[in-house]
Amino acid sequence: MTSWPKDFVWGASTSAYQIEGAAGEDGRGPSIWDVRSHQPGHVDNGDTGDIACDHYHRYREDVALMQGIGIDAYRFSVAWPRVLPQGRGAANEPGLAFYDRLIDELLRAGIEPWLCLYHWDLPQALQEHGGWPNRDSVGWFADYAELIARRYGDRVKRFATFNEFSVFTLFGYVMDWGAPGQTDKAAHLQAIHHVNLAHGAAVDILRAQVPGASIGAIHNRQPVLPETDTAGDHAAAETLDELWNNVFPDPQILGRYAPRIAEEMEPYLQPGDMARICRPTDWFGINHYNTIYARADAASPWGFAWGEAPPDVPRTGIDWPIAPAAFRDTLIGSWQRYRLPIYVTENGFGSHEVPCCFDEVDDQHRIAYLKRYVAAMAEAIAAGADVRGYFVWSLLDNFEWGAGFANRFGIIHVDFKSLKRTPKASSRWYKEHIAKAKLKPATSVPRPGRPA
Ligand code: IFM
Repeated sequence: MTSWPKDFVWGASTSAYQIEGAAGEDGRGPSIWDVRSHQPGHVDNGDTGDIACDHYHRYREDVALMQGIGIDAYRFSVAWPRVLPQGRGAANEPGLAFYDRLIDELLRAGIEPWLCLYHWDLPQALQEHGGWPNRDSVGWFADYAELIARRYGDRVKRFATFNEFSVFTLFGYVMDWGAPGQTDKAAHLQAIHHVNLAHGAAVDILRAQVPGASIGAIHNRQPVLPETDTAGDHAAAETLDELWNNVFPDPQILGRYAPRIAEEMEPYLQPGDMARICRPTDWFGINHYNTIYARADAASPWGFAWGEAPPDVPRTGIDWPIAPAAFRDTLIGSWQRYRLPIYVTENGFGSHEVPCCFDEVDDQHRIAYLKRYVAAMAEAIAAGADVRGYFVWSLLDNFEWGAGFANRFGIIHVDFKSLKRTPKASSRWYKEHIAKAKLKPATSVPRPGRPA
């Protein structure tokens, strides 16, 4: 049996727009995802987050389910437009009060709240002022971070600034796979730089406002492989690798953009920017699911298109490649590159499963995937990577962005008509796994010290 480092955190993750619902309630303003999901053709089946899992009303039941599984920590995001309906200016007290209730309920259940400031739901009012490509967004985000720090910093100590910087900037500003649906390379570059600046500003605010805060950021990191062995596909993979894996953590932690990006970014850089972006953080969040593939595409703004994995690669129920060794190598590589303690803030298995008799969801494929990925994480730790926690994605089946409710990642099934929650076999596996992991905290897996 694997021994896990002492105090290893076992958790589950969600995000506001994907589970809360109550989109028009208690003064919440619209976000860019409300707008996108209501436009025809952007989300499968015309699904929206209007109701989602109705977590806004059912959070007590959800916390009780988490408690039943025995998780140590819960990562959620605050919906910026719920607490600041216009994105700035007057705060919305009923929206703020919702997160008070949620945090208090978590603490009562012995579950540590991990609060992420931004999981893609920019207030639409700010999008109308240009959104992330407008440099004013740095100040908007800083003011929002200050509101959150002052309100919840007495009870919440774990903060993440952003979730998956690369995904929402690449998909939202240049690929039109996510909100706000632009296809503009300049807007993409501006969004990257301003989000980096907003991260740095928020780190300083959280540090100043919250005594004992432990602050990190959540990066999607995964190997990018060329679809074929041609020089064009190799070049495409290198570009996607830079934009996907490095363009946020490199400036935030190492204080630099890669030379090629720095050159393209030149028109948007101001003196002192890199020092504003590169602020000391306490941990490094990694979301990882699979390897990704790139192919050359001269017609696309960055010269690449999404590639296909080789046909013989094993896949999840939604066709994502399964490659636990790539997860192990990503953890080791990220530790070696950034030297910050790592928390795996998302990992999970998507499928289209439906309950069978007696509402059971016997998701053996998910269990097999989780076992293999958790074992790969143990290998990374044994090889010296300082990994301190694992959050499964996701607690609940939820609104999976462009795929709507069809793609299910939850260890708890949600019937999106009745909103009934039914724990899947994987939630029972996770419960047993956590209980066993806690029975035998490690002496055999040493935790590497953080180099000075
Ligand atoms: O659902 C998403 C989440 O919002 C961000 N990371 C990937 C998950 C699965 O697609």
